[in-house]
Amino acid sequence: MIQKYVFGTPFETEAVTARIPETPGRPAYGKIGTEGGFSFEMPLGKEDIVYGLGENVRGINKRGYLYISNASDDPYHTEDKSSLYAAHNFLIVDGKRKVGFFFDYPGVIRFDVGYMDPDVLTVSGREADLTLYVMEGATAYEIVKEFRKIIGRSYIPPKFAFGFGQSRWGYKSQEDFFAVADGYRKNRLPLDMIYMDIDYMQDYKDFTFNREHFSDFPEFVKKMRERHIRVIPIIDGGVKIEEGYPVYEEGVKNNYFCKRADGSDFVAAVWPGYTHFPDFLNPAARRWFGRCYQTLTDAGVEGFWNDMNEPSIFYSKEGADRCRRAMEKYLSTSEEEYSIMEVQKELNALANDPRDYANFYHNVDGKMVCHEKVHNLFGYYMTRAAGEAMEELEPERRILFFSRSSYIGMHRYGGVWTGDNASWWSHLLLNLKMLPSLNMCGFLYIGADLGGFNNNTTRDLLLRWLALGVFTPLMRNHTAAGTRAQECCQFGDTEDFRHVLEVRYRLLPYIYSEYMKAALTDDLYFKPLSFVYPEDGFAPQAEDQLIIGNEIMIAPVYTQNARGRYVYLPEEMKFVKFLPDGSISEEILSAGHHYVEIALNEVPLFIRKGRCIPVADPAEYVEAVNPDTIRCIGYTGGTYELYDDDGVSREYDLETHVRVIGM
Ligand code: MIG
Repeated sequence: MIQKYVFGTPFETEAVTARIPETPGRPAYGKIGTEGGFSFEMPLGKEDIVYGLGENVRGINKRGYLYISNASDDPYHTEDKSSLYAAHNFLIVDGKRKVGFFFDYPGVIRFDVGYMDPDVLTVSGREADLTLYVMEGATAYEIVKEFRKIIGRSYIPPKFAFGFGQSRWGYKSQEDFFAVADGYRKNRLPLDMIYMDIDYMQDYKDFTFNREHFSDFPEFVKKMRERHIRVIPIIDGGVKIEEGYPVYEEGVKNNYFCKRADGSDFVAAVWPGYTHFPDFLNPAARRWFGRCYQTLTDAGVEGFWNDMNEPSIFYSKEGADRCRRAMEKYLSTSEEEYSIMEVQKELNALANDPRDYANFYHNVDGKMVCHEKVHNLFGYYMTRAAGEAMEELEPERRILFFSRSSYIGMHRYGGVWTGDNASWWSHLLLNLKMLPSLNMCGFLYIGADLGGFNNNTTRDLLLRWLALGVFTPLMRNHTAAGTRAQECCQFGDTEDFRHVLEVRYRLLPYIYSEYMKAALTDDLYFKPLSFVYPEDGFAPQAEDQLIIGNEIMIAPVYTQNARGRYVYLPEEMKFVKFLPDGSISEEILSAGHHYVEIALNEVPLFIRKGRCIPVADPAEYVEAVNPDTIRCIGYTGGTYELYDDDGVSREYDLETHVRVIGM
C-alpha cells in the first residue's frame, strides 16, 4: 500500500514514474511540522532496524547516526562524515510496524536516525515543499519491491560492462593505454574495459580528445576493440569557458548554462579552469548536452562515466573575490583588528561553498529555480541527459553510463560508482555494506574503486577487494594520480590475479542472469541476509555477508593477514571455493557459525541448500565466455533459471530469454 502526501509546492523531480493519486491529510506515521521548514518525527521501537539511504557511510542498519543528503565532492569517506555524493532519500523502519518512506525532496535533507535521541527518527529540511511516499508491507523486502515498482525499471548496461575494467587517473596518451592493454593481454589477465580519466581530453574540455596524445582517436578506439577492449571516457560536469570551443559557444548562445540572478552565466572553477554548468534541469539544455556525447560515440566509444556532477566547485568567481577582499582587508588593517585567520576562513570555504550553490539558477520551463533548492538533482539530470539522448540516437544498442552523483530516478539512466574511497581495509567493508542499500534505492549497476582510490594499495588488499569485486556488477580497479601502480600486473607474479579475475568470467553467466532478473522484475541483486531469512534473529547481525539472487551468499575477507573468517549460515549451505589451480572445492556446512579458511588467491561463495549455479570456463573477455562450457555447481537436483540475451540490443524479455538448467 502506497500513499502519497504533498506538502507545499514541491519541485517535480520525476523520481517516481508511477501515477499515484494524492492522499489528503497526514500520514498515520510520525509527527509532521511545516512551520519554518519541514520536520518529520517518529518514535523508533527498541528493536527496530532502519534500512535504506543508499550510498552512505556506516552499516546496513542505518540506526544511530546522522545522514545528510547533500551531494558533496568529499574525497575522504571517514566515519564522521554525513554526506557522500548521492541523495537517496528512501528508508524503511522494520520492527513491529514495517513502513517505508521516500522523501522526494531535492534540496539538502537530514536523516537523524536515532542519533540525537536513540529512539527517534527525525527527518528535516529547510523548506516545507516535498512529496512524501509512505509504504506499508508485510516485510521490509516487500516494501522495497513496492517502492522499486513506482520508480521505474533500473538501468541495463551492455553485457561487456560486466567484464573487468582497469582505470587510473593519470593515463594520458594512446601509448599509456596500449601499455595497460599489453600488461593485461600479455599476462593473459582478463580485461574488457580501460577507463579514460580527464587527461585524455584537450585542456579538460568535455567531448574533445588531446590531439598530441591521440594521433587518430577513432583509430585508437578501433585498435582497442580489436583487442576486445572498450575505452570508457570520463565526462565532467563543467564546460570550459573558451572562445572557439563549440560546446561553450553553443551553450552561451542558447542560454543552456546555469545563471546568476542578474542573468549572467554562473562561473565556477573546476579542472578546466573557469567553467559554466550546463543547466540539466532545462529540457532544451539537457537535450543539447546529451547529444554532445555523440562526438565520442561517433568515434566508436560505447560507454561513459560522469564525474564532478554534485556539481563539484573548486571555487567560484565570487569565492575568489571574497578571498581577495579578505586578503586586502588583512593587508590594510592591523592584525588585532582583522586576523589572518579571517583570510584562512575564506580560503577554507572556497570549495563547494553553500553560498555558491545559493547563487545560481536553473531555468525550468521559464521559471528560475535556485540551485540550492534542487542541488541533489544535478548528477541525476546530467546522466539523464546522456541516457535519454542515447535512447534516441542509439535505439539498437545499450550504452554504458555511470555517475558519481545521483538521486533516486537516475537509476533508470545509469549506474553509480561510489567515488573516492581509500586503500583502506575499512573501505572494503564499507563497499560491501553499501551494496544492498544502493539496490534498495534502484541502483543496480554499482561498484567501488577496487583496491582503493586514495593512498597506496597493497597486493593483499587488492586481491581481497577483487574477490568482492567479482560479485559487483561494476568491477573496476581505479586509483588516484600519484598513487602506487595498481594494475593487476604490477605486483610481481600475476597468477593469483589472473585466477581471481578469471572467477569473475567463470561466474559471468550467473552474474549477468541475476542482474537482468533483478532489473526486469524490480528486485534486488544484493540482499541483506535478514531479507531472505526474516525469521532468523541473528541474520540482521551478519552485516558483513550478503545474499545474491536466490542462490548464493557471499562473505568476503576484509581484514589484513587473515587466513579466513567467521561466517554465519542461516541454513545449511555448500561452501564453495574457486581454487588457484582452476578447480572448485565444495563442502557442506551446517547452519550456524563457522570459521572458514580462505587463502588470498581463493574466491569463496556459499550455495544455498537445494540450489545450484552456472559456471563457465574462464575467458579473457566477455564475448569469449563460451556458453557451451556452462555447467552447474551446488546441490544435486537443484535447478537454475538462466537468463541470457545478446547483451547489446534493448530488447529484454524474461519469457524468451530464460532456460532452466540443473544438475
Ligand atoms: O577532482 O578525474 O571521483 O574517480 O579519477 C578529482 C579525476 C576528479 C574524481 C573522481 C575520480 C577521478 C578524479 N575525479
